[in-house]
Amino acid sequence: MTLTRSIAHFTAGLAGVALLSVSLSAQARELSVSTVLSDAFPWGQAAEKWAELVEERSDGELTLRVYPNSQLVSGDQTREFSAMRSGLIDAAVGSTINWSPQVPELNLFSLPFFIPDEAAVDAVTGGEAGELVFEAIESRGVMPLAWGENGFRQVSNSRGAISQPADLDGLKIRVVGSPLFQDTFSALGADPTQMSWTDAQPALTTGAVDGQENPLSVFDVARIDQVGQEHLTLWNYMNDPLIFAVNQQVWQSLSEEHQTLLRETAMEAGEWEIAMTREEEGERLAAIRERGVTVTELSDEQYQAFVEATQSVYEKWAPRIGEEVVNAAQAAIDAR
Ligand code: X2X
Repeated sequence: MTLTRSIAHFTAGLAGVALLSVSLSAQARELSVSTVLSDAFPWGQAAEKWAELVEERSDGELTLRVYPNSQLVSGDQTREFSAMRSGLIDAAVGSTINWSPQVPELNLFSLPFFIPDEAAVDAVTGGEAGELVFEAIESRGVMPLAWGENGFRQVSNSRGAISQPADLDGLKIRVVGSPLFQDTFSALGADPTQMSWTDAQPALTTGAVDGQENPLSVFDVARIDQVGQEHLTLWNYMNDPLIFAVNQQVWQSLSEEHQTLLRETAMEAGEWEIAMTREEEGERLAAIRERGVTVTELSDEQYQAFVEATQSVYEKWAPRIGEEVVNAAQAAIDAR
């Protein structure tokens, strides 16, 4: 072999290696998926299920790697949407509450005592209001794919049973970092304090706050009863849907086949998780009662007193959310 020929050979070999690595990276693509709660909770399980289904059906070409506990945003769950929009995070299974500072339409779900039951949730997410909400997310640089559910949020505290607004008077309540919650709990006479979930648990343990609000699954799995939260009121004041979503540039860079795969698996994982979350509520409540937590249920009249006490929140926030979305949701709820 002459020197020129062997150099040509060597160069061709290098090009081959380069080609191989390009095609390998094109074949195996990994996307990061952020969640606030881990797979000890239905929320984290929803993301893991999505990852499993993608793994099974993409022949290893696409991998979702789940990063729980808001770790990709250093614990600050209200930055998750911005991080996904900017591409710091590829995808997320996130709460409407945590994304609402960037997508005002998402406050729809946090309007107090507006979406009263599961049928109403399904009518809203599955109808025109849900489509408008998804359009709002898309217009802000993120592609929404499917719904999940963290659940109806119930209030707990360490002081006494809550069955009327006056029982919340002066109670320090940890709320999520979204301004609407500040308004709801202020309207009820409580003293709301915004903090992340990461900070909430130590604050409950030390007694820096008297109470918190979260779905039964979170109360149960995080053993909120062990940090002195002995009183739990079932008031279904809002439902906390989850949304499976992907950064827009990442989405556009995927083949049509992979887009379909991601959407279909997200929808399947979401349906699976919603059904599981709802099915488990009964057992969770029984377990919570067994641990000695006093559970308060509201009569229609007691419920109505909370609705009236928070009317101002609806009036302030409905225009910010947008009349079109609110009216579409109201129509869906009425027709359920
Ligand atoms: O912070 C919370 O309360 C949690 C875990 O439910 C959410 O992320 C909305």
